[in-house]
Amino acid sequence: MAIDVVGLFPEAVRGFCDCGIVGRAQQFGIVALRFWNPRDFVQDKRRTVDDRPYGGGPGMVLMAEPVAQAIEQARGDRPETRVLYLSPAGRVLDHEAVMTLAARPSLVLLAGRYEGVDERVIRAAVDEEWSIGDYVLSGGEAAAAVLIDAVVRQLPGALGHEDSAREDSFAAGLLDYPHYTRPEEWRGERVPEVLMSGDHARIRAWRLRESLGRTWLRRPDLLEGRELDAEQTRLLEEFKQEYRG
Ligand code: 9D3
Repeated sequence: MAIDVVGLFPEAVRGFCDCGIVGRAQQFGIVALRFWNPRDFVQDKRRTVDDRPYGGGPGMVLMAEPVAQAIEQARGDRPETRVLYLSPAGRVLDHEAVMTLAARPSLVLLAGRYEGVDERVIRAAVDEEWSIGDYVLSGGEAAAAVLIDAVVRQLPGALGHEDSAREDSFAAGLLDYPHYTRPEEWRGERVPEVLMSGDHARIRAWRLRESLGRTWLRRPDLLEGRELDAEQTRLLEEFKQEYRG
């Protein structure tokens, strides 16, 4: 997959993407990232890319022409490539959207700064607008990094064997169960006995019960409209009994 990022702080996105799973995916040729700075498309001595908003008000607006030129260069000779603008006014990204985006051969991401980008370049050059949630960021770079991370880890071969196995978890769509590692006792608190038992069937059932219980407590919205099988129903009932007791 090819992902081109257009924005004023390419080093921020690149730094993040050179780490961990996304960094390894780049080394393996699973994803090719390129960066395009609108500042490189202006001629004046100060390399101006922003100006005051028509109509007045606070802040600055990214100018249409440098952004349009950066997008055109990023897109190159690929008319089918969609341009995604990271914007607080976009549709909120979720797992399903990530899977859809991961199925595309290429993406151009536009990260804004200041109050946003001149509306005319959005109309002319942007195909989709995506938000990463209802809170205010200082610009689109952090959102672009989030989108890239979520998409790239879905590409075939991006995850190591252990990570992939964990992804096809029996508890997909539920919150994770609690994790423990050495030492066996830390500041007076012991690891749950079941995890030391070596009884894999009991461990699996305990983890599934914890996943169901945590999801019920913290994210009941994830359980709505979801069919639990007989075992899951029994385990969640057990959790509720213990929680109420
Ligand atoms: C006062 C109106 N603000 C809009 C809610 C202005 C404004 C806030 C933050 C304009 C731009 C930004 C910068 N944010 C992003 O570029 C952004 C973002 C976000 O702030 N939250 C969630 N997702 C995203 S994607 C891009």
